[in-house]
Amino acid sequence: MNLEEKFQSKVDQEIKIEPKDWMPDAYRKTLIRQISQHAHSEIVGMLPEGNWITRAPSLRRKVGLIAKVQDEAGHGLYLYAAAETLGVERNTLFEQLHDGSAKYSSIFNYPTLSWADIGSIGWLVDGAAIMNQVPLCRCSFGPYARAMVRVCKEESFHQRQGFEILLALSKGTEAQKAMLQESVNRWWWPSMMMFGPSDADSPHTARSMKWKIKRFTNDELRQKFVDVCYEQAKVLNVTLPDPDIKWNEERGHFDYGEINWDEFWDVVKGNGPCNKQRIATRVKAHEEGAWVREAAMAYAEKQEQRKNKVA
Ligand code: FAQ
Repeated sequence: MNLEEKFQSKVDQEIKIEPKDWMPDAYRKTLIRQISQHAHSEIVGMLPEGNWITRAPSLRRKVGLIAKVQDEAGHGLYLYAAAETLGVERNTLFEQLHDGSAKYSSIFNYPTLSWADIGSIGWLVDGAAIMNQVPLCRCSFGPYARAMVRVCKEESFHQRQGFEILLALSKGTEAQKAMLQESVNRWWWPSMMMFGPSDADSPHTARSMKWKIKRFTNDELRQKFVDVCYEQAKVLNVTLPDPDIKWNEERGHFDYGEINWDEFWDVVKGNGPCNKQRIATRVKAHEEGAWVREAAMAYAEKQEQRKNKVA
């Protein structure tokens, strides 16, 4: 067996690939691409919700939202650390995010216009994230799989806090119910797009499935999401903005309408409603945080010198 065959046989036997193990270059590249895009999504994903921390309607809601946004920062950091085990520098990844050459999830380029959007992000965006990420806990690459276990536990709290916000609105005044429906109308389709292009147009899926990085295709996960959300929407007393959703007895799944792929690719290419604003905010935060990084490095250096003196 050559190196590549040995590698595939380990993957097939569900033996985790660890950073120092031999791996094909393309496997390493695919993981750096996916994990770094994922890390960037967590970091940029803090911005739409962070926007509402000062406007949360009660102390309880504010505490929940702060905790959630802080969790996303933590997820970003685990994921950058997982990417680093593959030999890429964190600064290189930051540069790619800041110069606009790195991708991050399309969903975070949409604005948060009402308080209900914070609920919709929890319900739909974290709901989609969980659907996609639970299988990643079984990813063939050890550091990514292990990071995802904790991420998924936290995402499930996020999904519940979002659903609870919406449930409260669904039992509120007519104005609150209208805010809820309007928000779901705006977030439904972008959430469906989070799963990526349909299988026929997804260049990476087949190889990532063979390598057990991905366990399900984009369309399989999207279908699971529709099936789950249909029932949850009934509890919230909202309509999903897709007239084509209907139960298909033969398939045992809900059929759904055509996704606007032109909109998806437009957002991915940088032309969504908030792409420019998101990157500008990230760059500003990075620049304004330079002194913290410098202070931390100086402190670490001092500690190191002290240790050497004692030795
Ligand atoms: N947006 O061949 P595929 C979160 C790109 S959840 C932008 O299907 P792949 C939690 C794709 O990168 C969100 N670009 O690719 C949270 C590729 O481009 P490339 C993040 C997209 O990798 C919640 C090209 O299209 N979750 O952050 C999107 O096999 C609330 C072809 O696509 C993850 O990243 C998109 N939606 O499958 C935080 C999960 N979809 O690289 C805050 C891990 C596709 O060739 C608040 N990632 N593209 O230039 C994955 O599971 C996969 O990477 C997919 C894409 C499924 C996203």
